[in-house]
Amino acid sequence: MAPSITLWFLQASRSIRIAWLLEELHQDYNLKFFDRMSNMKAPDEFKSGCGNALGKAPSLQDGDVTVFESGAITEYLCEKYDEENRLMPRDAKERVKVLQWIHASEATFMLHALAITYARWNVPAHCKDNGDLAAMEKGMSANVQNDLEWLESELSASKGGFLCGDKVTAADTMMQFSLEFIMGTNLGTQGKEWPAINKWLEKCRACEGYRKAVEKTGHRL
Ligand SMILES: N[C@@H](CCC(=O)N[C@@H](CS)C(=O)NCC(=O)O)C(=O)O
Repeated sequence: MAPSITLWFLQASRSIRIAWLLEELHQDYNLKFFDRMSNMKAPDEFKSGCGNALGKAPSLQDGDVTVFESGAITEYLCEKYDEENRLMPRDAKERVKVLQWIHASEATFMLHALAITYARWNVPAHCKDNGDLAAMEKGMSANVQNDLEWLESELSASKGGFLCGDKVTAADTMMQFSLEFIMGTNLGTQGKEWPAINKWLEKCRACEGYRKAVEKTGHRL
Protein backbone atom coordinates (compact mmCIF):
# COMPACT_ATOMS: atom_id res chain seq x y z
CA MET A 1 0.00 0.00 0.00
CA ALA A 2 1.27 3.48 -0.84
CA PRO A 3 2.35 5.40 2.28
CA SER A 4 -0.11 8.04 3.50
CA ILE A 5 2.72 10.38 4.50
CA THR A 6 4.54 12.70 2.11
CA LEU A 7 7.51 14.74 3.30
CA TRP A 8 8.40 17.87 1.36
CA PHE A 9 12.15 17.95 1.78
CA LEU A 10 14.48 20.80 0.89
CA GLN A 11 18.23 20.24 0.69
CA ALA A 12 19.83 21.09 3.10
CA SER A 13 17.39 22.11 5.76
CA ARG A 14 15.41 21.42 8.89
CA SER A 15 13.63 18.76 6.80
CA ILE A 16 16.15 16.21 8.10
CA ARG A 17 14.55 16.52 11.55
CA ILE A 18 11.35 15.04 10.19
CA ALA A 19 12.99 12.37 8.04
CA TRP A 20 14.92 11.20 11.13
CA LEU A 21 11.78 11.22 13.28
CA LEU A 22 9.86 9.21 10.65
CA GLU A 23 12.65 6.61 10.66
CA GLU A 24 12.56 6.43 14.47
CA LEU A 25 8.78 5.94 14.28
CA HIS A 26 9.24 3.25 11.60
CA GLN A 27 6.88 5.07 9.25
CA ASP A 28 7.15 4.70 5.51
CA TYR A 29 6.83 7.96 3.54
CA ASN A 30 6.96 9.46 0.07
CA LEU A 31 9.80 11.88 -0.35
CA LYS A 32 9.44 15.03 -2.43
CA PHE A 33 13.05 16.15 -2.71
CA PHE A 34 14.09 19.60 -3.89
CA ASP A 35 17.43 21.37 -4.19
CA ARG A 36 17.65 25.03 -3.30
CA MET A 37 17.96 27.60 -6.05
CA SER A 38 21.14 29.67 -6.37
CA ASN A 39 19.65 32.35 -4.06
CA MET A 40 19.19 29.59 -1.42
CA LYS A 41 15.41 29.76 -1.69
CA ALA A 42 13.13 26.80 -2.36
CA PRO A 43 12.07 26.47 -6.03
CA ASP A 44 8.58 27.55 -7.13
CA GLU A 45 7.35 23.96 -7.50
CA PHE A 46 8.19 23.37 -3.84
CA LYS A 47 6.53 26.59 -2.72
CA SER A 48 3.33 26.04 -4.67
CA GLY A 49 2.96 22.34 -3.82
CA CYS A 50 4.09 21.95 -0.21
CA GLY A 51 0.95 23.34 1.41
CA ASN A 52 2.85 25.79 3.64
CA ALA A 53 1.60 29.32 3.01
CA LEU A 54 5.16 30.58 3.50
CA GLY A 55 6.59 28.00 1.12
CA LYS A 56 9.11 26.82 3.74
CA ALA A 57 10.52 23.38 4.48
CA PRO A 58 9.73 21.02 5.99
CA SER A 59 6.08 20.43 5.19
CA LEU A 60 4.23 17.18 5.66
CA GLN A 61 1.03 15.74 4.27
CA ASP A 62 -0.65 12.78 5.92
CA GLY A 63 -3.86 11.84 4.12
CA ASP A 64 -5.87 15.04 4.10
CA VAL A 65 -3.84 16.68 6.89
CA THR A 66 -1.10 19.19 6.03
CA VAL A 67 1.31 20.27 8.78
CA PHE A 68 4.25 22.64 8.65
CA GLU A 69 6.67 24.10 11.22
CA SER A 70 9.08 21.32 12.16
CA GLY A 71 8.08 21.50 15.86
CA ALA A 72 4.39 21.15 15.03
CA ILE A 73 5.11 18.29 12.61
CA THR A 74 7.09 16.58 15.37
CA GLU A 75 4.26 16.91 17.88
CA TYR A 76 1.69 15.75 15.28
CA LEU A 77 3.70 12.65 14.30
CA CYS A 78 4.40 11.70 17.90
CA GLU A 79 0.74 12.06 18.87
CA LYS A 80 -0.37 9.94 15.95
CA TYR A 81 2.35 7.32 15.56
CA ASP A 82 4.35 7.10 18.80
CA GLU A 83 2.08 4.53 20.38
CA GLU A 84 4.78 3.27 22.74
CA ASN A 85 5.80 6.79 23.80
CA ARG A 86 9.42 6.21 22.82
CA LEU A 87 9.97 9.61 21.20
CA MET A 88 7.58 11.60 23.39
CA PRO A 89 7.38 10.24 26.95
CA ARG A 90 4.03 9.70 28.62
CA ASP A 91 5.24 10.80 32.06
CA ALA A 92 4.38 14.50 32.49
CA LYS A 93 7.77 15.53 33.90
CA GLU A 94 9.74 13.76 31.19
CA ARG A 95 7.36 14.94 28.50
CA VAL A 96 7.74 18.59 29.45
CA LYS A 97 11.51 18.30 29.11
CA VAL A 98 11.16 16.96 25.58
CA LEU A 99 8.68 19.72 24.70
CA GLN A 100 11.07 22.32 26.11
CA TRP A 101 13.84 21.18 23.76
CA ILE A 102 11.48 20.95 20.78
CA HIS A 103 10.54 24.59 21.24
CA ALA A 104 14.02 25.76 22.23
CA SER A 105 15.47 24.30 19.04
CA GLU A 106 13.63 26.94 17.00
CA ALA A 107 12.61 29.70 19.38
CA THR A 108 15.97 29.96 21.19
CA PHE A 109 18.85 28.25 19.36
CA MET A 110 17.83 28.98 15.75
CA LEU A 111 16.51 32.44 16.62
CA HIS A 112 19.82 33.58 18.06
CA ALA A 113 22.02 31.85 15.49
CA LEU A 114 20.02 33.01 12.49
CA ALA A 115 20.46 36.65 13.50
CA ILE A 116 24.14 36.13 12.67
CA THR A 117 23.40 34.30 9.41
CA TYR A 118 21.14 37.11 8.25
CA ALA A 119 23.76 39.71 9.16
CA ARG A 120 26.35 37.77 7.11
CA TRP A 121 23.97 37.59 4.16
CA ASN A 122 22.75 41.18 4.26
CA VAL A 123 25.37 43.65 5.47
CA PRO A 124 26.93 45.76 2.72
CA ALA A 125 30.37 44.61 1.54
CA HIS A 126 32.21 47.50 3.23
CA CYS A 127 30.97 46.27 6.65
CA LYS A 128 32.78 43.00 6.01
CA ASP A 129 36.00 44.81 5.10
CA ASN A 130 36.00 47.40 7.90
CA GLY A 131 35.33 44.95 10.75
CA ASP A 132 31.75 46.06 11.45
CA LEU A 133 30.36 42.60 10.69
CA ALA A 134 32.89 40.94 13.00
CA ALA A 135 31.93 43.39 15.78
CA MET A 136 28.23 42.68 15.20
CA GLU A 137 28.85 38.94 15.29
CA LYS A 138 30.75 39.28 18.55
CA GLY A 139 27.84 41.20 20.09
CA MET A 140 25.25 38.75 18.81
CA SER A 141 27.29 35.75 19.95
CA ALA A 142 26.41 36.47 23.62
CA ASN A 143 22.97 34.90 23.24
CA VAL A 144 24.28 31.93 21.26
CA GLN A 145 26.99 31.27 23.84
CA ASN A 146 24.44 31.34 26.67
CA ASP A 147 22.37 28.79 24.78
CA LEU A 148 25.41 26.60 24.13
CA GLU A 149 26.49 26.78 27.80
CA TRP A 150 23.03 25.59 28.82
CA LEU A 151 23.09 22.71 26.36
CA GLU A 152 26.67 21.81 27.27
CA SER A 153 25.80 21.60 30.96
CA GLU A 154 22.62 19.56 30.36
CA LEU A 155 24.52 17.11 28.16
CA SER A 156 27.39 16.87 30.62
CA ALA A 157 24.85 15.91 33.30
CA SER A 158 22.96 13.47 31.04
CA LYS A 159 23.48 9.90 32.20
CA GLY A 160 22.48 8.29 28.93
CA GLY A 161 24.22 10.60 26.46
CA PHE A 162 21.05 11.82 24.75
CA LEU A 163 19.14 14.92 25.75
CA CYS A 164 16.52 13.07 27.77
CA GLY A 165 18.13 9.82 28.82
CA ASP A 166 19.81 6.92 27.07
CA LYS A 167 17.55 6.78 24.02
CA VAL A 168 16.72 9.16 21.21
CA THR A 169 13.63 11.27 21.84
CA ALA A 170 11.96 14.03 19.84
CA ALA A 171 14.22 16.41 21.78
CA ASP A 172 17.24 15.02 19.90
CA THR A 173 15.54 14.80 16.50
CA MET A 174 14.68 18.51 16.73
CA MET A 175 17.80 19.86 18.44
CA GLN A 176 20.41 18.02 16.37
CA PHE A 177 19.88 20.09 13.21
CA SER A 178 20.09 23.37 15.14
CA LEU A 179 23.46 22.37 16.54
CA GLU A 180 24.85 20.99 13.28
CA PHE A 181 23.91 24.31 11.72
CA ILE A 182 25.42 26.44 14.50
CA MET A 183 28.66 24.44 14.74
CA GLY A 184 28.95 23.83 11.00
CA THR A 185 28.81 27.51 10.14
CA ASN A 186 30.45 28.85 13.34
CA LEU A 187 27.51 30.98 14.35
CA GLY A 188 28.50 32.77 17.54
CA THR A 189 30.90 30.05 18.65
CA GLN A 190 33.81 32.53 18.56
CA GLY A 191 36.40 29.74 18.46
CA LYS A 192 35.25 28.06 21.71
CA GLU A 193 35.03 24.29 22.10
CA TRP A 194 31.90 22.46 23.30
CA PRO A 195 33.02 18.87 23.98
CA ALA A 196 29.74 17.50 25.37
CA ILE A 197 27.80 18.96 22.42
CA ASN A 198 30.27 17.51 19.93
CA LYS A 199 30.09 14.10 21.60
CA TRP A 200 26.28 14.15 21.51
CA LEU A 201 26.31 15.17 17.81
CA GLU A 202 28.55 12.17 17.08
CA LYS A 203 26.08 9.95 18.95
CA CYS A 204 23.15 11.37 16.97
CA ARG A 205 24.96 10.86 13.64
CA ALA A 206 25.64 7.25 14.59
CA CYS A 207 21.95 6.45 15.22
CA GLU A 208 20.55 3.94 12.78
CA GLY A 209 17.42 6.03 12.21
CA TYR A 210 19.47 9.12 11.44
CA ARG A 211 21.75 7.23 9.06
CA LYS A 212 18.74 5.77 7.24
CA ALA A 213 17.20 9.25 6.94
CA VAL A 214 20.43 10.64 5.48
CA GLU A 215 20.69 7.74 3.06
CA LYS A 216 17.08 8.05 1.93
CA THR A 217 17.06 11.84 1.55
CA GLY A 218 20.66 12.57 0.55
CA HIS A 219 20.78 15.24 3.27
CA ARG A 220 24.15 16.93 3.59
CA LEU A 221 24.88 20.24 5.22
N1 LIG B 1 10.34 27.55 11.82
C1 LIG B 1 10.26 26.82 10.58
C2 LIG B 1 11.37 27.32 9.67
C3 LIG B 1 11.18 26.91 8.23
C4 LIG B 1 12.29 27.46 7.34
O1 LIG B 1 12.72 28.62 7.48
N2 LIG B 1 12.78 26.63 6.40
C5 LIG B 1 13.85 27.01 5.50
C6 LIG B 1 14.86 25.88 5.39
S1 LIG B 1 15.58 25.37 6.89
C7 LIG B 1 13.33 27.23 4.08
O2 LIG B 1 12.34 26.63 3.69
N3 LIG B 1 14.05 28.03 3.28
C8 LIG B 1 13.80 28.18 1.88
C9 LIG B 1 13.02 29.40 1.49
O3 LIG B 1 12.85 30.30 2.33
O4 LIG B 1 12.62 29.48 0.32
C10 LIG B 1 10.37 25.32 10.87
O5 LIG B 1 10.88 24.95 11.94
O6 LIG B 1 9.90 24.49 10.07
